[in-house]
Amino acid sequence: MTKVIKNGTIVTADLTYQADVKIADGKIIEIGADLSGDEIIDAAGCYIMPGGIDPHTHLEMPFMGTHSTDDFASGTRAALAGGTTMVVDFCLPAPGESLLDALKVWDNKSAQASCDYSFHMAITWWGEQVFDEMKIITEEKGINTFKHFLAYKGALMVNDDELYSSFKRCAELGATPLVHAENGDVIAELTAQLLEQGNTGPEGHAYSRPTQVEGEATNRAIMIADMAGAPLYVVHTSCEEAHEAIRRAKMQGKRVWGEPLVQHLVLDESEYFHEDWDHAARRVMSPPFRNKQHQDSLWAGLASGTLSCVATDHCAFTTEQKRFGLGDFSKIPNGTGGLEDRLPVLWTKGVNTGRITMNEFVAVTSTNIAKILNCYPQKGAVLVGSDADLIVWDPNASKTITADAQASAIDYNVFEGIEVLGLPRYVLTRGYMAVDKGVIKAKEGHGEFVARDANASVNTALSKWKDLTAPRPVERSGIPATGV
Ligand code: DUC
Ligand code: ZN
Ligand code: ZN
Ligand code: ZN
Repeated sequence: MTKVIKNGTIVTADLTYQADVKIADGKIIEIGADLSGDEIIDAAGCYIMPGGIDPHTHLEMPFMGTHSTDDFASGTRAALAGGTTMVVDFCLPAPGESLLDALKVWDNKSAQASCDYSFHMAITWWGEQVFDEMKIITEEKGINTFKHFLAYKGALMVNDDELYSSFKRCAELGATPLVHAENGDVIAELTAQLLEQGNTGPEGHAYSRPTQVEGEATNRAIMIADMAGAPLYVVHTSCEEAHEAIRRAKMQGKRVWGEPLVQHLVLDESEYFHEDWDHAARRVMSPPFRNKQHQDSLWAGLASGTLSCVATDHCAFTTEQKRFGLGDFSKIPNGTGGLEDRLPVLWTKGVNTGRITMNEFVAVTSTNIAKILNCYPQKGAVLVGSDADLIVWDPNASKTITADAQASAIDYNVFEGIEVLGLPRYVLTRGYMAVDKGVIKAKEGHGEFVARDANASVNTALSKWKDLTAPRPVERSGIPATGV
């Protein structure tokens, strides 16, 4: 049984051209003119793009005394509805818990997934067991990325000694460390100060996490990764200070990537000053939304390539869950949704406005992510042999985003009321038609785990840094040493 997508324009991260795409057994088997097949999918007036990859989700995550409400069933259904065909979720061991035990929990939860998925493993504590299990996770479990929280003091946060040890271990294993870069010590101080002064509302959340805490932690993580000989992926880059640290690192030849969220690109800090407590609390996430100058910086980073990926950090809590923080902003579960809206919102606010090109759109929502996370070209590509994870994108289809119409299981949407122009007409997940003329036909359990091997090639710095007594390699800075 073959399918052929006809009459469309293929848009990849680097090319725009007309061709048909033939699919069999979940893979792309041919790309060319006038292809025939058993089933024809008409893409007239549409773009054929690699399915979106969301590199950052928290589905059914135990957090702040509750669980995020979208699980792998509703979350991946929402993903597919919006053209995302793969999610990478964070496996989160509790401090002291075995990484392998936590992975079993995530394996069970993900059985419900209707699109493909992979995991990052979080390092929430440090010890010999973690050191040993990281090797098994990388070499036997298909996970090559480890996440570190510099925020959430007393819960998930790791200290700099632990960070350095874990980054060094990543470098040895050819794994890439990820970092949530906010200074948890300073946030704890500011939070206590704000609450003491009677600032208990949701706007206190934003005041407790100024851009400096993110800029400082981003720069610190970059420097520690450099000393450990590891590359670094910075999640949810939300402000100029963090972007500046990433730009500087890139200029110096360091392998550092930044990931803005679609929420930070589009929504700003005024949301926290809304007169309706629920409205503001629903938008509480970390890092918080910023002002327009920071948004401009993030858009510029996507256009120039100093920022690489657009994610959601999808971590959806209901209004009822948000109300745990009535009277104390620090108890509002941190997180917002966005899985279903990432592509349409980014297209509308990015491509339609000329801030990014269609090819850059594909790069930052799919191809760059697949390359950095080491699952390219199985994912993130329209190539013969790639998985048939494809979107047929109609640039003339429009809708107004509403919570009533969403696949996500929560009772509101932070993008409520935004008009989007550009929506998927068809979404295929390994050849299966999960969105058919805009109608969701996601099949629970269809999703498969995507194993991602260690990627020693990203760690070229390692060989030079293994021996701490070796002369420091001047050329690593990217600026040729003079007179040598
Ligand atoms: N930030 C959030 O807003 N939610 C989940 C975890 C995080 O870092
Ligand atoms: Zn639990
Ligand atoms: Zn985070
Ligand atoms: Zn997150």
